[in-house]
Amino acid sequence: MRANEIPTEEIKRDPAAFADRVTADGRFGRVAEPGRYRLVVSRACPWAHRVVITRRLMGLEQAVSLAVTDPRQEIIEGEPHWVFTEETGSPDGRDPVLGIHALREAYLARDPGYTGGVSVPGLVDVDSGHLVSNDFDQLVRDMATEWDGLVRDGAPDLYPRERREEIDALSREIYTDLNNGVYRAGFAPDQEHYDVAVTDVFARLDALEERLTGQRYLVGDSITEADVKLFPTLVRFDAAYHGHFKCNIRKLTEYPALWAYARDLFQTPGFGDTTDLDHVRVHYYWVHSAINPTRIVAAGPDPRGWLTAHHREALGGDPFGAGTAPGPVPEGERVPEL
Ligand SMILES: N[C@@H](CCC(=O)N[C@@H](CS)C(=O)NCC(=O)O)C(=O)O
Repeated sequence: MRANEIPTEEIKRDPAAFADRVTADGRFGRVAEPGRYRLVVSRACPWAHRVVITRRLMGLEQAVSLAVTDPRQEIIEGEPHWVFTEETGSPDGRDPVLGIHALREAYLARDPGYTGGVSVPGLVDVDSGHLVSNDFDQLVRDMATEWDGLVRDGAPDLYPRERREEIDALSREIYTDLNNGVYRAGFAPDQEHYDVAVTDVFARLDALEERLTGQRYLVGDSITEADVKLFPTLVRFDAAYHGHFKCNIRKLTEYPALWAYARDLFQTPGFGDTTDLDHVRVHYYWVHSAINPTRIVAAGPDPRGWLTAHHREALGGDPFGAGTAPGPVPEGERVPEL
């Protein structure tokens, strides 16, 4: 389904078109080398946001550079495409490193006959200009566990061995009901599909509210991949999903524990400092013209609540476990302050 088309069936996610794995030991053929890869993202996209957070928590900003697209996709040959524009710092409409205007050029460089969808995040090989992977889950996992030697000193363990089953099980539920559930609701083709999806969304939020009432993070005493996967959906919830996707039984701010949990993460380096709520609102309301034909971008909600005290320290735990917080956001990657 294209983002600007009226849905006729439940949203289906395509399997990643390209999923080369990049690791420190190169055992899948590609070696994690500093400067070799560029990560193309939209700040609006929750799937891309997970990789951006992981990259920053692991201190991979120097190793993998970041290219941010315009939140408004451009229609090229009838389909919306992620492009570089003046608005996102490319005065000539091209990414300064890759020299491309649209991310699709990296897909076509990889496979000139490619006719499938083009999505962010995309990891691109700087030398060849080829798309390497658009598999957001694998990119998160590999940056968290496979880039030894390139990650910063003090990088946290986001996927601790003894917790992997629990993290995977929880992430699956969160993906189905919530991360993708909001999309199933927003792009539901009819009332029945919407009813099912919105019920799943709020059942999962209710369960998470209970879980997070007594513990600071989803699994164990520090941030794991599970938190990295949940946060991008929560931070977009009231700004996009509540209104635009009709997930409006409750607001995030009406869940005491979840809202405090989300604020706690927002105020932790790596989370709020990679969030651009303007890009989120503009992208969702403007691009999905089939469900918002006037393309009017909603003004609210007032984002300053994200900076209020959360008091979650009282639950114990330590965000980075045995590790430390990442340093300042690199020059050129800062998001606007709230
Ligand atoms: N590639 C994955 C997830 C990434 C994804 O859906 N990204 C969205 C933005 S949030 C995208 O780029 N969609 C293509 C489009 O909007 O045309 C999938 O298709 O399931």
